[in-house]
Formats: sequence, C-alpha cells, structure tokens
Amino acid sequence: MASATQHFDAVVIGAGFSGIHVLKSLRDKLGLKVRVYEAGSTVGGTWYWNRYPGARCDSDAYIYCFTWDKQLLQEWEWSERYPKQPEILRYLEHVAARHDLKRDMQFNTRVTGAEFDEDANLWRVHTDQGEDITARYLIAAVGSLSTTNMPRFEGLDQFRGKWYHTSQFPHDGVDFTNKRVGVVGTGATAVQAISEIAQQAKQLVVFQRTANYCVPARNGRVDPEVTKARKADYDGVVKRTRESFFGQEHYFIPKSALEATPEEREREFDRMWDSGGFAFWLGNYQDMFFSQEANDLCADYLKRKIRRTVKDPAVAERLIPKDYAYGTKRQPLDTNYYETFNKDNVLLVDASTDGAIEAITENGIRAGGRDYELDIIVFATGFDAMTGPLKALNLKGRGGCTLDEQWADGPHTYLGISVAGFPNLFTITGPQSPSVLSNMPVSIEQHVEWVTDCIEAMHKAGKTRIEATPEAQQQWVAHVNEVVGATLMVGANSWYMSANIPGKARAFLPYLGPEGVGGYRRKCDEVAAKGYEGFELA
Ligand code: NA7
Repeated sequence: MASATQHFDAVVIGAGFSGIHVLKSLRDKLGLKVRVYEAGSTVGGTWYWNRYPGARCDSDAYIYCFTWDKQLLQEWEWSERYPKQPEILRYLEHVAARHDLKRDMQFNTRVTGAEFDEDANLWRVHTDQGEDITARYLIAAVGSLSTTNMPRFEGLDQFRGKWYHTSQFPHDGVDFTNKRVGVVGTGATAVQAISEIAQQAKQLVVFQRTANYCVPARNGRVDPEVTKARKADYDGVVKRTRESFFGQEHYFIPKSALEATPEEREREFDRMWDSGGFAFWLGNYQDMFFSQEANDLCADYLKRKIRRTVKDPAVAERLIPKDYAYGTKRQPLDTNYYETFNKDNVLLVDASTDGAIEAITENGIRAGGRDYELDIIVFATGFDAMTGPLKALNLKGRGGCTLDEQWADGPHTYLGISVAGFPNLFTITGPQSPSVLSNMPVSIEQHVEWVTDCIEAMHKAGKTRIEATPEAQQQWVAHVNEVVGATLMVGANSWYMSANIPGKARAFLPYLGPEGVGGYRRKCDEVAAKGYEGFELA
C-alpha cells in the first residue's frame, strides 16, 4: 500500500563511503532533514556487495578512511596494509554507529526513479517499497562501480553447476573445496580472487580475454612504528593527499624515463616494485602516461618480471599484455598471481591463443571449440562504470529529460558533480571528476565538503535552486577530453574508456588532471569563490 508523501531537505541514494559522509555532513553540520535510501541491508556500498574471496582495498588503509573524525583516525587499528572486505565493512558499521547515522537510513530500499517538479522546485523520488518522497536536494552517492556487468553468454541458463558474479557474491561465502572452478575475467577483481580460489579448488580454469600488467601488493602487517609516525602526522597526511595528484602519497619522478640511465632506471623500477602497491603505477616517471617510448621501458620491466615468475614460457607469453600501454587500464595489485599459474591445478585459457568463450554449456564453458567441465563459474566481468549507476536511477530532469538521452555519446557533466537540466542534483564522485583515478575517500570527502558548502551558501543567499549552465558543462566536457587526449589512456580498451560494455559509446569516464585531485579541488573552490561560476542560482 502506498504511503503518504514524506518530505526531506535532502534525499541521499546509497550508504557507502559517500552516503555515510553526506548524511553526517548535511545533518550534523547544516542541520538538514536527510534520509538515505540503500538497496543493501546495511551500510557499506561497494564493501557490502563485493564479498568474493580476496576482496580487499588497493589503497593503503591509513588513507582509505574518513578524515573528518580525527579521534577515530587515532583510535582505529587496521590489521594489515590492505584490509579485507569484512574489516572495511566493520569500519563503516562502526562509523555509522558512532555517529548515530542509521536512524536516518532506510535499508533494503532501492530508488526506482525520481523526477524534478519544476513548479514545486522539488525532486519527487520513488522507491521499490512504494514510497513517494519529496526533497529539495537529491544526492546520488551510488558509487562509480556498482552496476554489475554480466555479459550475455549464450547457454548460461542451461549450466547445471553454480555461478556467481563477484560483485554479488553470497554473504555466507562459497566453498570451492574439491570443485572444478572457472573464473571469467582477469581484471583487478579476478587478480585478487584467482590466487585465493586456486588454494581451495580442485581445478581452476582462468578465462582471459585481455592480459593485465600486475604488480605486487606487498600486503602484510604494517610496522607499528610506521603507523605511530603516520598517526602523529595525520594532519600532514591529509593535507598531502588532498593536494596530491592521485589522492595518494605517490609522486611522479620529476624527469623523463628516457633521460635516466639504464642503471638508474632499473634502480627506480626495483624501488617501486619492492615497495608494492600503486607506487609503480602512480609514482613512476612523469612521462609514463604520455610517451609511448617511456611507457615501453616501464612495460618492459614488468614483462621481464612475468617471464621470470611464470615457469612455463608459453603461459608467461600469454600473460603478457600485447596491445595497450602500461597503466592505461586499472592497475591490479596481486598477491602471488603469476605464481598461481605455476600450480598444477591451474589452467589459463587465453582468448587470443586458445580461443574466446563461445558458450556456457550444461557442464561448463566452451572456448575455442573445446569444452571445459566446471562445477562453479565465477564471473569477474566488472561493471558498467560511472554512468551505469546514475542511469539506473531513472532520473527525469527539467522537461522530462533523461540521462540516457543526454549521455548517449558519453557523460556530459559540469565538474563531475552536476548535470545541466537536473537542478539540485549532486553526483558524488560522478563521471568527469577524478573519482576512480584517485584514492576514493579523498575524492568523496572533497565532493561532500563542496556540496555542503554550496548548500550552506545557497541558504545564506536565500536561493533554493542551482543548476549547471549548458555552456559551463560543454566547456568542462571539452576540457576533460582535451586533457586525456594528450595521454596514452585513450588508446586502451579499458572500462575508463567505456570499452568493456558492448554498445556503450566510447568516452573517457573520469577526469585526469592536469594537476590531479589537488588541481581539481582548487578549480572547484575557485568556482565557489566566484559565486558558483558556471551555475545558475535561483
Ligand atoms: P574489470 O577491470 O572491468 O575486469 C573485467 C574482466 O572481465 C576483464 O578481464 C575483461 O576483459 C573480462 N570480461 C568482460 N567481459 C567479458 C566477456 N564478455 N568475455 C570475456 N571476458 C570478459 O572489472 P573488475 O571487477 O576486475 O575491476 C573493476 C574495478 O573495481 C577495478 O578496476 C577497481 O577499480 C575496482 P577485457 O579486459 O575487457 O578484455
């Protein structure tokens, strides 16, 4: 039965890192009446849904957390450098409890649509629980990687075994013991999952469409002295990450890879490789993302590592990427990934040499004319990134315009935080903001702070409506594309380029500098300082 319409100052969609922070900020700082709607049964977002074996963060935990609760920064102890999914979820639950956030969150509720009522100057929001809600502000905190990409494989409905997608994994886990398991995909998720599943399964068959350049995570307990020093300098950590390029404490080597001597280069590569994590990707020579020649030197080092690690030279060759520049696809961090292919129970089926997946059969997967018998298939096939979760909200802006129409050839946003035609809608880490090319919590906090300040400024000025102008949006889109156009990123068939989803228009989804998240933050602050330049306020 439909309930009476409820009104809130702000409706927030999603209770992950973003939704938690938006609620805390708008409710406790501005005193707004806020309601968060979340499809899951509790907080967590990404960390609620992605429960596959090996799921953990890829940013160092000391910067993969909220910085607005300074006491918690001091109190919270992470068990390792990259904590596992249950530990991150525990952290988010703790934050929600500590700040009494759940009283303003409604779980097991999916927002199914929302339209902007121009006369009332309100969003009318609908949920799958049959509710009708109105709100002055609509804040999409839906995450960048939350719409599952499940390719339409022929025959899947006939498969007699069990199958799962990594992003919708069963909450009580899956027992792979004595099972013949197939993993489809070799992206960052699969790279985390494969080495874990291989330890349990009787047999593991990995179906690779495109090989990836992996670097070691070097996970483990963090030296207590290092943790102590970081805690003593958290203000410094926060300042540095906010002003950095990628929201991380990684900095480009300020010279060309081509200028360094071979010995010097090898020393630098060894240093980055040994320190693990994103150092090799985000702290490499400054021309790595721009010059194919410089990039080849970095790629070459990684190819040598693969050849050295994988015992069967034919398998090693198939694990080496062939047709895109290093770093232009998301860097997977691995723990014994390449070593896993030395195990007797692990088989690599590479699309280009062994043949692509043709169909799912009753008994497994058929690829390259050969049948692989499986009890369980794990699809690690990723997401309809960035635009997917926003399009799924079925928003109707002014005049009934939709994101499907407006984004037919790729995203069009102003600063990645708002869309012309959709007044009072804010997209936390939306397309064409640094988002996925940064340490997410840093970018989330920047957006939430900016939105909070914006709403506060509107209230002070007696304004009730803000909307990006089409001109400002057009300029931002052109700028995003111009900046990335100078890099090697545009040449890869990555999900950053929308290339993983059949039929999705080829377009770069996030925003890449020129001065990274630090420069982007300054740009957003400048927009605010100039009275929200590029926006129309009413
Ligand atoms: P990704 O990075 O999109 O990886 C998906 C993998 O699945 C990748 O290897 C794909 O190959 C493969 N894939 C996708 N569709 C198919 C089909 N139809 N057939 C065979 N193989 C396919 O997703 P992840 O979940 O690993 O990571 C997403 C992000 O989450 C990650 O970057 C982090 O930011 C967190 P492809 O390379 O497209 O040829």
